[in-house]
Amino acid sequence: MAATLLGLPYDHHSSHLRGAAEAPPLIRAALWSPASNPFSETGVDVSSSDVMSDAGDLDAPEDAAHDAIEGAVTRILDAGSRPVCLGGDHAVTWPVLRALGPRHEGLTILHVDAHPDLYDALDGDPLSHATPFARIMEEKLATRLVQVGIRTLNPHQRDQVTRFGVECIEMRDRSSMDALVLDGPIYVSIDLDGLDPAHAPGVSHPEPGGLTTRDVIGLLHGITGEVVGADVVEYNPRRDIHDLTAYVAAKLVKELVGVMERSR
Ligand SMILES: [Mn+2]
Repeated sequence: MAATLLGLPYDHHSSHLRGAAEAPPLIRAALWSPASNPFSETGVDVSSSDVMSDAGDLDAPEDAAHDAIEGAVTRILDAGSRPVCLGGDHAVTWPVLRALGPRHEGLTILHVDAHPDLYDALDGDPLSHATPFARIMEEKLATRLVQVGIRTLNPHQRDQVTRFGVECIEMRDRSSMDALVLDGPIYVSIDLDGLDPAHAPGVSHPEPGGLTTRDVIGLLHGITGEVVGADVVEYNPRRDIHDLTAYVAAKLVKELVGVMERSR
């Protein structure tokens, strides 16, 4: 069961800046750039057609994006593959999980982010990129939601963490990341703003005090369960410096696919 890249070029539910919709081709360009080679650190060649294929970018109008995302991920799963979605903003994760969640009993989501994205609604939008994990938990599309990198909790979002039983590891408590056990089926959702802006400047909501690139790679390598799908979202090329964040996104794709291969 190989991995399949799927570009989700949508940012119409972003609350602050547009630009994330332009990310997928730039992440691909970094992934295949001769600046690096196609091997993960765990020794997997992601350029092998045995390992990863590419379904291209979804081409549906914004007002049909939600259903189109769910349909495209369903087709990847029906083909026996595992989706690796390139955002787009974080609003794409709810429809991805609508397709994937019901297929995996006891699914754990590992969610890397500066923000918990648990708002009931933001600016009146229940589909905002700040809300997907509220929708996912309401619909019980995962059993366990583990958040790391969080450093923006407000009272409403603290209430939502309690309401949904989220395992929210704030940056100020980052040492407890070391004890994390991630087994069973795992979906990994990486918002690049979970990393410190020094590591990933090309994001719409830079929040200082975050994870290093190595912290995130270490988390991925430490997963003992089966990674059944993933997304890398919120890369905003309009805010990037020398494509640095595109290279971080591409690196994380390689390591995600490398970890997927372990359980294939
Ligand atoms: Mn975020």
